[in-house]
Amino acid sequence: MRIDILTLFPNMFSSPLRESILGRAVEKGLLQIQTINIRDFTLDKHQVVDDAPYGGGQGMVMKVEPIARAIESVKAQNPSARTIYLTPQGKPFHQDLARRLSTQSHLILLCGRYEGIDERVRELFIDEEISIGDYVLTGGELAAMVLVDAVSRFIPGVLGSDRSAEEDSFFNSLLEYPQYTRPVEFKGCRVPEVLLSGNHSAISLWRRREAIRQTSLRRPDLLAKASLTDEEKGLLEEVLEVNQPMIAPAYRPGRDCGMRMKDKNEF
Ligand code: 4HQ
Repeated sequence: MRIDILTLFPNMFSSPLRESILGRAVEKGLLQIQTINIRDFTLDKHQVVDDAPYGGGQGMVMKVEPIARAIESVKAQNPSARTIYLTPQGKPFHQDLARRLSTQSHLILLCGRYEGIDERVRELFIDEEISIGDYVLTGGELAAMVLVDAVSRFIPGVLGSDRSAEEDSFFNSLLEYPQYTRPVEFKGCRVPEVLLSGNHSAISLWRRREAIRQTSLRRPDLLAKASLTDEEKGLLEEVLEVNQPMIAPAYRPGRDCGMRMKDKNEF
């Protein structure tokens, strides 16, 4: 997959795209990511990319011409590239949307700064608008990085041969079960006995139950949307007898883990 990122701050992308899993995906050629500085597409001496809004008001608006030329330069190489603008006005980003975008061969991501872009950029060039959440960033760059990261995980080979994004718990609309590694006891908090038992079917059952418990406690909205199997419905009933879902779950790792362990080990 090829991704062209149009931005005024290309340096922001250097380390996130070079480190770890994304870095390896780029090295392997699974991902081809290019940053393009919109300022390089100005024609005036001072390389102006923004101007005051017509009608007045505070802040500046990104000018249409440099963005138009930048997008056209990419489209000249591949007219079928899909152009996405990151904005709080866009459709909410979601795992399903990440999966769909991962099937595209070429994305153009436009990162806005200031008060945003001239509306005519939208009308003429933007295929899709996406928001990564209901909060205001200083620019679209971090949003673009979030999108690149989540989309890349769906590209075959990016996560390594034996792991697929489809296996993640979120794929089944559930939160992940709790994970533990050594030591077996820390500050009086022990790893649940079942995980030390070597009983693989018991471990699998525990994990499915804990995934349902965590989802029920923290994200009942996800559980409402999930299509549970009969077994999962049974696990939910068991869990609800012990834990009543809270409106705002307080997550305090460690502090009262003795109490929590007792609950968890009750089955
Ligand atoms: N911005 N999801 C304003 C965002 C944002 C978001 C990007 C800030 C666009 C002009 N982008 N600029 N939330 O807050 O995607």
